[in-house]
Amino acid sequence: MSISVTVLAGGVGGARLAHGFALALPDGGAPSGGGGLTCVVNVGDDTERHGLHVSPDLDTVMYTLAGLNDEERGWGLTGESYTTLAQLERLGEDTWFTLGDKDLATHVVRTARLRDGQPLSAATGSLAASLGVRARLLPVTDDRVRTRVSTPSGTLDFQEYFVRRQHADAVLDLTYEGIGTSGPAPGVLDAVGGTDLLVVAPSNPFLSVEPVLTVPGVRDAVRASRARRVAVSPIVGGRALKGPAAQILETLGHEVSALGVARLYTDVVDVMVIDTADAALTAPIEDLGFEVLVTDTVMGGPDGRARLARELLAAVGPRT
Ligand code: FO1
Repeated sequence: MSISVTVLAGGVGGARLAHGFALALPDGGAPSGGGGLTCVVNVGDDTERHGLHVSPDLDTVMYTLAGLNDEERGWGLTGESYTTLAQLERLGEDTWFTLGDKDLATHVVRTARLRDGQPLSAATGSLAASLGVRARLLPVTDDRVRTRVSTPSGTLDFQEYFVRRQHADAVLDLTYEGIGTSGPAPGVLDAVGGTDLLVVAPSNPFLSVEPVLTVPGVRDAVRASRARRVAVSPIVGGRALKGPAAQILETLGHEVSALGVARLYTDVVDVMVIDTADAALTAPIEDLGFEVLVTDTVMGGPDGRARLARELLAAVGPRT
């Protein structure tokens, strides 16, 4: 039987779980007979650097699925060099956003294809195929959406907040510029509505998942989907595995726990997957109407990712 899995993903957490499914499904998650893996990825982090279009979350998922990601940092390519960045600095460019030589090639090609009139989804598909990715990689939208972060120091561009200021500012509000007039990229609604298993990755609920769900049509498609819908909590033992998810939950007035995350997903998910460290939250999460799966959600390397993906496939679905 061919199983279809769609993962709604941001950067590192989404990439790792998507990699697990690529390892667990036949042929690296390549589409076949209605089955396979589709990753629907946030583009709110996208930015323009040195005249180039950079799509950090798409690239993190793409490089991870291709086995090329820098595992220590979580983003960028392994074995990078920074000759071009040093020269850009010499020429007076701001270089706080670290772009390696090989990574720059991705942005050069993407930008060229966008300027030739290709939509981001087509440019992404051909980049991913060139790097040997078998699964389908889709930006949630081909339109321009930019996450803007409201802080006590003013409203910041996302990468200004995240990289330049090391996500140290308190987040008072988040907006996704352009999202109201955006539309889902080709294939997104079918991937969400027609899949057997829909997975909300352990990505940041506000920085990664919300700008995917808020693209007009996507949340409704998730709500109406015939899939088994599951979310993996990015908060384990009251802390985020990576990044500022805990601080953001707190400053936006939510409980910093898997229960706080579950409350955000009551309308889009049937099953909450929480870590064994949070087993005590099972009953309150069930009280919200979820099924709860308690397991080791800290994925680590490829074996841990594949194990979690197999557990989700076995325990959660698909709906029969
Ligand atoms: N994250 C950083 O913390 N510092 C960087 O210099 C940096 C550069 C960078 C370059 C290309 C790329 O695809 C991602 C990059 N990231 C960097 C990660 C990026 O900021 C992501 O948006 C976040 O990890 C959130 O998902």
